[in-house]
Amino acid sequence: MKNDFVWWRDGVIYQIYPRSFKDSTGSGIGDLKGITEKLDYLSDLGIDAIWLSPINPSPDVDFGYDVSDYCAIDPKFGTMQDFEHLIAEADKLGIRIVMDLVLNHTSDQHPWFKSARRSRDDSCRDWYIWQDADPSGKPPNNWHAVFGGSGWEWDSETEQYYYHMFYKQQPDLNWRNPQVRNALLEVFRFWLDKGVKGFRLDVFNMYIKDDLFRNNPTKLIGRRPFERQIHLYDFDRPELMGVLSDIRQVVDAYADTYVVGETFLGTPEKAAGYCGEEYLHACFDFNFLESKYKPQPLLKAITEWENALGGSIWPNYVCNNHDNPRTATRFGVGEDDERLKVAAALILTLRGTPFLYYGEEIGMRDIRLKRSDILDPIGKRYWPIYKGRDGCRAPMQWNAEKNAGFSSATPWLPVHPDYLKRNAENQTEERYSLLNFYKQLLVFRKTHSALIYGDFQVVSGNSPHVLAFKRSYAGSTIMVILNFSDKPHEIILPEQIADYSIAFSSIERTPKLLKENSIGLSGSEVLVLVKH
Ligand code: TEU
Repeated sequence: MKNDFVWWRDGVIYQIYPRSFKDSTGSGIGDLKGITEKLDYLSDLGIDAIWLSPINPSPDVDFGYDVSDYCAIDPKFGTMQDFEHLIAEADKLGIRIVMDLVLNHTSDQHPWFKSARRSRDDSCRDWYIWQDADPSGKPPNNWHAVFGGSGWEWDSETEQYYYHMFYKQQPDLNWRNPQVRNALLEVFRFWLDKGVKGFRLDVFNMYIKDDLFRNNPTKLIGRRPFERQIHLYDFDRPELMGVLSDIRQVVDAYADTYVVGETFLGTPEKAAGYCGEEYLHACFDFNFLESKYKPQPLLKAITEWENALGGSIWPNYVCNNHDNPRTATRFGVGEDDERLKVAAALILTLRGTPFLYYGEEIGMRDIRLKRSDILDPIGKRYWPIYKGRDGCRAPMQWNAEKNAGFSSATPWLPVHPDYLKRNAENQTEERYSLLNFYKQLLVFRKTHSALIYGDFQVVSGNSPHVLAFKRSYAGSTIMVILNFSDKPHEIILPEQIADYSIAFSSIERTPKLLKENSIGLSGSEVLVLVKH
């Protein structure tokens, strides 16, 4: 390992959805003390940072993504002291804290918005986006909300529309107003002063909208009106770059800090364009979240991402988050985890920061809910076409005890019924569990610099089921071979593999030496070779 370890570049970031990780109070909702209790588990797993989904006070219309106070902790998660304690305890284990900042919009219960809607002359009025109705009383333009319907909500008291990209309880802030910008930059400083090392910026590319409020052009293809628009004017406006550079300056005043942006409707090129020394350190590329379990589309996503970033911007990879079905549900077959080992090996051996999502390491499956039990408002609205995001937000499965050891009370979302067998405690004991696979591979990654710093070269094998690539750094080379098929495959590699030996495999392999350039792979095998 180089001695200039940069945690966000060389390490692994683990996302926690705090409501669902560990409840220490018996409320049915996870909390900060619960996370602190589980730091040893996270340290054993081998992660370097925790990204916490929002922990600010929130009326929970969008479960934390509607914030009513940026500089406080929601009492359901604990106190500011609990948060400071979490930072201090995590720091002892070399784990940094990344906060999720939701700065495109506030909750409609935020004092700024409550004030703004009082009158057109209110000092906070211009902190949000208000427009008169068009002459027929309709919204001022055709912009749609991501979560359905017009993006404009009529305020009958003050007789103007306000704009909301998401739910109507999430009014968008006016980042063009310098007072707003300063207030939001102060939010960064507030958390940096507490020892927070990184930020994940929710839908940052929506901060600035067209100043002339022009209509988006429309197209014929798309399921919903939102998707039948070409979003020229409601986000990705050029003035955003100035905001990003302001943010970067604030964050750069503190050592070892990091900002990763969630690019809404991002392409690799778009995401790359928002990164750089003056802008964000990184942005997400979500192609893996949408990809099929097949080498070709995954390789296409990797190549596009690498090309767009052009060598100077550091990639990252994410297979799971709180908005999408889990890989275990998308890729897994029944309760079998072998394919998940292949997916884990991919994300942990590519060139780029791996982002893991709580429960991914034990292969948690999405829960299924009856319509009447759905909590996510977009799930209620679009059922049965779209069932919302509750499925991937179920309580962490710690053990086989009541409520999977998550809480002594009824959890806010049901625990997946497979918890009696599938839980962290069992998987710690089982030698070949998914959890132990993640742990071993994370140790291997930490002790093999080529997997972190090495370049990325595809190795063309002769099987469409196998993805093979090499990572080389400072004279050492590692070859990763992933069999995406559940069946055995013999592959012929285009170079002499006699120079390599087996360093890591998902199955027992003897002897450890390879002959010539052909390898017989078991179904779903992960094979990592080191060149001697
Ligand atoms: O997500 C933005 C976003 O792209 C999602 O809303 C996506 O369209 C949706 O989940 C459908 O799959 C961020 C947060 O990650 C999400 O949880 C919030 O609801 C949203 O912003 C609003 O803050």
